[in-house]
Amino acid sequence: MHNLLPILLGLLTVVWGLPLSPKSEGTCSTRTQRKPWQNLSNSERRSYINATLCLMSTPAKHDIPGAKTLWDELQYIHIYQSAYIHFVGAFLPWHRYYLAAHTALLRDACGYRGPIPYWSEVSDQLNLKKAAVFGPESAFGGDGAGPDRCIADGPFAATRLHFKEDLTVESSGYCIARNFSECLFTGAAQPNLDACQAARSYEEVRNCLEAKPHIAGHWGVGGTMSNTLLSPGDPLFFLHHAWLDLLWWQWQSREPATRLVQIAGPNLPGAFPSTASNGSTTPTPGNRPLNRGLTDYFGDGGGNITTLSHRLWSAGILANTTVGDVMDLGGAFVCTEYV
Ligand SMILES: [Cu+2]
Repeated sequence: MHNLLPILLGLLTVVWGLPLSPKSEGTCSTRTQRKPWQNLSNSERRSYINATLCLMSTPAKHDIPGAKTLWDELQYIHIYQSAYIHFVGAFLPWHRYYLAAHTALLRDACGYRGPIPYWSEVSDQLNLKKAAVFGPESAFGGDGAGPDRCIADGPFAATRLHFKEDLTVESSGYCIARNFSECLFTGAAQPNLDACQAARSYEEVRNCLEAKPHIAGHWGVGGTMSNTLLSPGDPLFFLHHAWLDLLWWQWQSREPATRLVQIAGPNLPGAFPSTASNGSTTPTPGNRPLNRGLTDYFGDGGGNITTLSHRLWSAGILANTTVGDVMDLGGAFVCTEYV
């Protein structure tokens, strides 16, 4: 990682310098539809799974060092920026932007035009193992098994991921792991969601959503999903975050006049959790060097407060944009709706 860092920083400087997408100034005509996985027909489920397998088998094409597939590239941008996108003001907008990048890749690289599914985790409380997202047929496979907790069945049992936490590449790859915990999953229960919706400020709702339903989905599924850096390697990540994005959107929609422009919080996080409450330890983004060149580039005027001008970056998978451009789901950049 230390050898790679100067190269990666150089790459970032180049890519962050690109102009913003013209989409940010355009209009949103046809909104992508996001639907609960439970409501998708069998053939819709199959085509989404096939499109995901397509991302996992299509060669990388964004000049990301070490990436073999588009899936690796998606995971890379999350690993790379982990310290700047969690426990910070940009947590919710960056992950909304990341969902847009994922949707664009599904469409442009794999021709997928169906609904974008989300996992309504509140509906599966105390029913984790039997949730519709799990299962070997037209779903995401089930729990992990064996010493490495590799997914034992379903379409992703043979998937190999390549990037490690320090962005070195494991060329033979490693499996997607899961380790279900019904107990940790209860953070997504209705009373917690109600508490988040009652928040009076962006910082309050961001803290609440990140700490409760967000953590619940990651730790409830466990394995790869419980790794702060590597979690997008499990395709369930995108269904989990599309649900979390809905929760933020519901909060925004209660008072759109103020909440569609309300952002706050630090650009750099305070303390990071280093040990999950189930005892699994993951390398913390906080251990990675924070580079002043990057934080200056956020465009918030050099301070540590996240603003609507804060830049969002995805290594060229999607054009750079700003927090302001993703605040509205119906804006030109995101252009999506929950149905
Ligand atoms: Cu994340």
